[in-house]
Amino acid sequence: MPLRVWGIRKRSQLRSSLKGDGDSMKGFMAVMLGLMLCGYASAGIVFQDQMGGVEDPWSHTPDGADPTSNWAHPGGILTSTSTSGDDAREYVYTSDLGAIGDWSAAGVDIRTIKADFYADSGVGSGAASLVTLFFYDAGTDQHWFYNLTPYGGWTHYSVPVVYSYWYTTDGPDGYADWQASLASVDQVGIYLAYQPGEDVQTYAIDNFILDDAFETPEPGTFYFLGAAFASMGFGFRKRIREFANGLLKKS
Ligand SMILES: [Ca+2]
Ligand SMILES: [Ca+2]
Repeated sequence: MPLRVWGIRKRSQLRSSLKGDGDSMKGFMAVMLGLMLCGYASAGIVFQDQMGGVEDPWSHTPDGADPTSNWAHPGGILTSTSTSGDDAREYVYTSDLGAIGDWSAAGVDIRTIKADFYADSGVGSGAASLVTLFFYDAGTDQHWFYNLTPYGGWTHYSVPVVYSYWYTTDGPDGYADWQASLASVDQVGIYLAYQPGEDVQTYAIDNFILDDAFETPEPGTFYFLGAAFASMGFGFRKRIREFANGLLKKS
């Protein structure tokens, strides 16, 4: 299985009203000092579904044309071979009680979503037309998406749950809106757009994980950055992001 770890990426639209100030730097240093005094919080997997059996509570809902998919669990992998028409798209998700709820820092504090995804679309390399991670809050009625780069075959994805890198298309996308959705997650999964004009397409999901730690080359550093993201305003978040991008380029 090819291993591809996705780090922090820029959104297509950077926010325009970003600026830092001395107070935010002081606040950041206070957070750093506080964390060093308090020690590291324990971190690890909050939810994991290895698709071990038919009892796994995954659902799918078409969006656009129905791909007439038949998701099931042969061999411990959630798999569908679908008969798809043009513009076939669907949400494939879990509402398992272990996976949903309050993802904010005040709750279980989800920071990374990981999954293995398989695609055999019958077109080119076999990649899907579009693959995103998504989570959904029924209260605000908003889906939040993170675009994954589609590949054929198995790919491992690891995605930071950081506001700057996610977008929504069905409601306001401010930080307060993100926080409101994050505090009451009802579904999490993969949004999939099938290749047009290809009748039989196979996709699969395995090892779906919600983690309360950043998965990065330098976990200690990024633990601090995560705390800073949680407590700082927009201005400082931009500078943290630039710093984080610099670290990732070096790794
Ligand atoms: Ca499995
Ligand atoms: Ca909710």
